[in-house]
Amino acid sequence: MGQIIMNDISEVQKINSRIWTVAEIESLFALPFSDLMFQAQQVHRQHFDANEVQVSTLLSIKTGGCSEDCGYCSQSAHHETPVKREPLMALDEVLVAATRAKASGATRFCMGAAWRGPQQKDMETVLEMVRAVKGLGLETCVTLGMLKAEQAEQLREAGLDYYNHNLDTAPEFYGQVITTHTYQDRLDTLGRVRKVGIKVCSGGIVGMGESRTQRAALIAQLANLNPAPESVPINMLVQVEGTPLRGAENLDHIEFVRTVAVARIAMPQSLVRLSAGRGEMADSVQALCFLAGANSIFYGEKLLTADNPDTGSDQALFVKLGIRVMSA
Ligand code: SAM
Ligand code: DTB
Ligand code: SF4
Repeated sequence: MGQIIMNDISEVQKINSRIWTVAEIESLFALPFSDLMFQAQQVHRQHFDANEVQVSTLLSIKTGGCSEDCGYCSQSAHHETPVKREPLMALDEVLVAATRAKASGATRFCMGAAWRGPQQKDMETVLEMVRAVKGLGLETCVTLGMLKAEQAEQLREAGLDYYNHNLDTAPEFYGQVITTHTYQDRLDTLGRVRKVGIKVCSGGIVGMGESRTQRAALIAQLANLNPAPESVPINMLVQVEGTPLRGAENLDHIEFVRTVAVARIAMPQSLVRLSAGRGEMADSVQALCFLAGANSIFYGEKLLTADNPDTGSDQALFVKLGIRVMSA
C-alpha cells in the first residue's frame, strides 16, 4: 500500500517538472474533492512538515490615494471608500509595529504601499525600513507596486528577502479588473525582482467573478513562472464598500479550498498562503485549507486596510489543529 502511494507521488512530481497547461490545472479542479485533497496532501507532505505553518504580519506603510484603478482595492483614488489617505510612515512607527509582530510570533514582516510604483524620493526611507526590520531578526517583504531595475537592485542591497507582486487573476480577466497597468507590466516587475535574486511572493485573488477556467489560468501562470514563486498568497476577495467589485457573487468556500489544493499540487515547493478573507471563514474552512496544503497565513489584526482574525483566535486555532509555527 505504502509503495502505491510513493508511486503516486512520483507521478505528480513528473508532471510538475514540465509546463502546466490550463487544461491540466482545470482537470485537477474537476477531481472529486477527496481525490483532490489526497493528491494535495501527498505533495504537501513530500516537501513540508504538514503540521507547520509560516506566519507573516502585514503593515500598510503608505495608505490610500493610489493612482491605479484595481477594482477590488480600498486604496485606489478612483473609488470612494472608507479608507483615509495617509503619508509614508516614519521609520520609528514601523519599528514599533515590527517589534510587536515579532513578539506575537510572526517570522516575516511585510510592508505594503499604495503606489503604482515607488518614487525615488521615497526609496531611501523604504530601504531604511527594510534594513531596520531585518535587524530585528525578521524576514522582510515589501509590496510597492511596479519596480525599475535599479530599485530592485537597491532593495536587494538593503537585504530584502521577498518582494510581493501579485498576478491577481488570469490574463484574460485582468482588463476587467484593472485598466491602468497591464499583465505584462506585472510580469516585467517579477522578472526584475528575480533577476537581482530577491525571492518572489506572487499570488492572486479569487471571488472577483472570474470563471473556474480563469482561476486555473491564474494558477498556471504562477506555476509556470519558472521557478514558481517561493510564496503564493491566495486571497479571497474582501468586498469593500465603494469599490467596483463590491457585490461580486461570493465564491463558495469549497471552491476556495479546491483552489488552494490545486495551487499546492502545481507548486509543490512554494509556501501557499491562506491570505485575505480568513475573517469570513469558519475555523472548519480554514482547517480544510490547511489540509489542502496551505502552509502560511497573514497573522495580526489588520491586513493592509481590512480586518483579519485577532491573534488570540489564530493561536487558539493552531492549538486546536496541533499546528506549529514554521521557523524562518
Ligand atoms: N500597490 C501594490 C500592488 O498593487 O502590488 C501593493 C499593495 S496591493 C494592496 C497588494 C495586493 O493586495 C493586491 O495585489 C491584491 O492581490 C491584494 N488585495 C488588495 N485589495 C484586496 C481585497 N479587497 N481583497 C483581497 N485582496 C486584495
Ligand atoms: C497579498 O496577497 N495579500 C495582502 C498582501 N499580499 C499585501 C494584502 C491583502 C489586502 C486585503 C485588503 C486590505 O487590507 O486592504
Ligand atoms: Fe494601488 Fe496596489 Fe490597490 Fe492597485 S492594488 S489600487 S496598485 S494599492
